[in-house]
Amino acid sequence: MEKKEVSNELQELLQTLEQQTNWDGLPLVKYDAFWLPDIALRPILSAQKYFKAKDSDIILASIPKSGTTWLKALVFSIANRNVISIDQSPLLTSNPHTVVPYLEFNLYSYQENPNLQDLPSPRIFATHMPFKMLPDSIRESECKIIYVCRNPLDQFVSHRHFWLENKIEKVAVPLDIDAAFDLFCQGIHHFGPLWDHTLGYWNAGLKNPQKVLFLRYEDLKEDITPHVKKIAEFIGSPFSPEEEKQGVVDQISRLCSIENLRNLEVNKNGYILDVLKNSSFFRKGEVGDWINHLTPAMAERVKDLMASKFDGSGLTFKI
Ligand code: PAP
Repeated sequence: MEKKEVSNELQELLQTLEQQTNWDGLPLVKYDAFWLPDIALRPILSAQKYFKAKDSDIILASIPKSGTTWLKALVFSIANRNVISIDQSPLLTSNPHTVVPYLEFNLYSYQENPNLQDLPSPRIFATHMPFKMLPDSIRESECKIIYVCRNPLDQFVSHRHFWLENKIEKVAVPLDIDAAFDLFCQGIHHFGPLWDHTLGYWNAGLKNPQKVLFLRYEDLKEDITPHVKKIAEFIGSPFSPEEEKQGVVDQISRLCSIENLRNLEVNKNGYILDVLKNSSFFRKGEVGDWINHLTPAMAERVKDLMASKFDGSGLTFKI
């Protein structure tokens, strides 16, 4: 990976920003009221400056560990179903994160201003950026945004397992679960506070439902079929009656299921970005795993936080 020199401008900005160490030992910076992994700041500023959205683009947004991998696989398969047959899908030989890149961890991390103009339409990009941090052209163009969120307790547990499994900051001794949870409740974690991240997209979806599709991991788990159809309609490519008769919706759902993806050779081995195990993106994929790791008191604390943060917004999570 090409490591960009940190510009003087960025150095100066960094000096004005609050900094923290996440429980996993990774540095965080507070930018525009969100805690970002420090390595994401420069690429986010570059994307804000240079990224030009096209009306045909599809942007997949999430806070980490909310169902991004699943959403990438689903949207790629739905959007490209007339170009690539399911038995030839690149998802059979590449991790979904290789197939759909992140703006901040891949494209604008490798280069300050990558040439993305000639990528085939629809271009599909992912991001963990909060809504208000998105490059202006994403909000101002006709491009589509699909956001997936997950109940905070499962998100926290999933995130913790992911970083312990990958142990990015090799020398760091991660904080214990109580201390890590305390930071989480203060909103100090990758792209946190989770409440504000989720509310940003929730409100944007309420304001313009043609622009932002708001999905919950728990709903996808409950029944994937209507969601595959909903995504297809939302991106302007609904399934035809013939496709439905041929079982294309089920084929895509099966291809993208955790059971299928985790058993593919590519996802059993290898790494993303040289450090993240492909297998670590497919742990349990269950709703309610928090109960095996968190106490009832922790759950109450999050329920109280949600009640106050989401008060009047109409946003709820199933816990
Ligand atoms: P990311 O933000 O690093 O991309 P993300 O994909 O959002 O991670 O979240 C990973 C979670 O989604 C994992 O949850 P768990 O730790 O509770 O198990 C992972 O298992 C789950 N996941 C990944 N792929 C799928 C899938 N195809 N279907 C359902 N869940 C999935």
